[in-house]
Amino acid sequence: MNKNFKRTTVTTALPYANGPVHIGHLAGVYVPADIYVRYLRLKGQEVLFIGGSDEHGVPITIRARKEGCTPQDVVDRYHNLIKKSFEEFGISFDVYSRTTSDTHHHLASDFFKTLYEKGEFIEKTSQQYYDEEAKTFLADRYITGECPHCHAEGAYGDQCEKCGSTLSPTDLINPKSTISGSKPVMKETKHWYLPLDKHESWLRQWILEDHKEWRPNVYGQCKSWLDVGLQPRAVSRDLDWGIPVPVEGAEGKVLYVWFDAPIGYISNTKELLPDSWEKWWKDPETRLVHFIGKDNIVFHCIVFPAMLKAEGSYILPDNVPSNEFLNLEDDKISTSRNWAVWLHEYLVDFPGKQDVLRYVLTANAPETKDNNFTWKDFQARNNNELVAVFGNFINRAIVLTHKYFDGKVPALGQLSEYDQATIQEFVDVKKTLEEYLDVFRFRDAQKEAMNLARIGNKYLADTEPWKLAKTDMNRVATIMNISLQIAANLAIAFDPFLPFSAAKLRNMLNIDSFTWESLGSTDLLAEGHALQAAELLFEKIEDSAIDAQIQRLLDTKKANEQAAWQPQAAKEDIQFEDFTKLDIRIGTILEAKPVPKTSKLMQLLVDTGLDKRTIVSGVSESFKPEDMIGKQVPVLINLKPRSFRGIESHGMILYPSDAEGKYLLMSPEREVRPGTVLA
Ligand code: B3M
Ligand code: ZN
Repeated sequence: MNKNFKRTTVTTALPYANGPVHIGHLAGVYVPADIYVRYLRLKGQEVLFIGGSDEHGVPITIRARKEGCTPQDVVDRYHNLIKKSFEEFGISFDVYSRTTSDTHHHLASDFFKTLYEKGEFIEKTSQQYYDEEAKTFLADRYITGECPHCHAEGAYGDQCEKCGSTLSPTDLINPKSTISGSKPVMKETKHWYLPLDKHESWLRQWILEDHKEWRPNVYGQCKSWLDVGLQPRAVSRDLDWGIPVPVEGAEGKVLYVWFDAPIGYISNTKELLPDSWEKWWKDPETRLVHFIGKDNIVFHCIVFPAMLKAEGSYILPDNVPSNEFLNLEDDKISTSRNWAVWLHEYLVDFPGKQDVLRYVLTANAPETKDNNFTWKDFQARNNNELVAVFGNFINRAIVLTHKYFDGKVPALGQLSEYDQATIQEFVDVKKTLEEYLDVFRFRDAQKEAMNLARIGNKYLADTEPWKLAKTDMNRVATIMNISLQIAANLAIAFDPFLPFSAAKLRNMLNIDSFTWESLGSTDLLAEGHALQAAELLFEKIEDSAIDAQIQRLLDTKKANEQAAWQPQAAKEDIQFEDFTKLDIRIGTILEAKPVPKTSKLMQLLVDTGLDKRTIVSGVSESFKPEDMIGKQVPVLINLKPRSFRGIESHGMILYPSDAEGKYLLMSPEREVRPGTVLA
């Protein structure tokens, strides 16, 4: 922070209300933002935490069309589900509203009008696909056709999902409207554009020179955009879902979702604070911070600042801490492939374990590179860190105090050298945590908090007060006092990260609240202060619970593979004479054995009726030898001999395979003579 700010406005990307939220959302945006906000609040700073749902845009209309309901139905359903998930995970928004609110419609509309009246837009007409039957212009996603690159059918106007290439609708071969099925025609349409090129020079200065402290991933992405050169961007669309363009002659046009969504941050503030919202957005002493995922960088660092600057009365973001992506079990999280851990489902399987997920997601936060979530790691971090270190230490400290001192904080006596060394180890925790938290390094910060628990755990293990209880109660009193002070420090240090567990711990310590300022001190709990009973902070997660989650993902994978299966393309027609060249007969498998040192090859002895011959098939992963012996199968017997690993194979057995590529045996309905010709 190079300036002295009075207050901080923290925003989090508004998730699209067309599906539930998953661990990727939580890890990338909401947990880090929540840690940061809780930290600032604990420090007594003025901070406002803004969230909300993004309820416009084409994907929502597509979903509604598919489900036969209205876009409003879709966003109502998911807005409520998402809002509830965030509440359940302790994401402590001051407001969580939505872009379909009246406040937002007015504010976004006025924002556009201001820019329009100031002459900040350019108007351009262009040719776009139009569906004459449905009488509507077609968003890119509403047009499908053959991909010009891989020739797959069903490629979208913006992308081919088969080969991954980015397309524009005019690239498609035989384009088709997904609304009416008809062939779209080109029609002229007018739109408003924000001329980003005109903003380029101040953006260059503001980002590349004045904000070198931004994370390298954010800075780097901005730099490459700026180096390529900015182009005007359309801020309106032909669509019937969204905020109407407030200009005469703009019927049937709405604000582009990426124009209205970031204004949603401001609208939601206004909805919460109708009389004082402006100080959070217009006072130069307010610091604005956007938490987002990496796919939103250009909108928050270039487009939205250009909009704010063009409007003229708003502050610009001071930082945009953006995370990379979180993968799940080494695979990209995907809503359409259902490859995700959905927050509402997690809580069904792990009720009350919000903090465990928060902990694991922060420990693996994709702060500098994409990272991976695995269930095994989740279990290990819970069992080996939360339970074995943090929970175990707290439990021993509280239980022993009840046992030896009737649940009251005992007096601190003479400090040994070891006591002093231990205290020395944690007095600096506040400084260290702040150094990390101030620059959004939440992973390192949480590691530091856990380190404090390790110090406590080691202290109890080394001093063994349970052994001294028979001989030296004064010493035990000192050890327990120090341990309880460490426990109280943990309640502060973990408060931003694990709010539920920190509250539970404060409850055990019988303290309503701590201040951040007191972190690191050794007199947080006064002598004689009475504790509450011990409760378990964390509990072990068994293998069976983890295996069930892994099995669920395996099932998803299988279902996806099956859904993705397509018949092979038909081959060219051949002449009957070509067919007659193939000598296909029924043979009986007499012997079968895997070829040593190969994983796939099976050596078979086959009775073809003409001879008994060796054939090698690549089927070891599908059958055991005993499954094959005695079976009758079709054999192409006049295939020229080929050698596999030095074994001469004469002919080829024909097998069908299932969706996962596993081979099956195909036999005649009843036994026939070996050598019978297939015709
Ligand atoms: N809804 C995209 C997303 O969820 C978009 C963010 C809007 S932030 C103003 O990734
Ligand atoms: Zn393609």
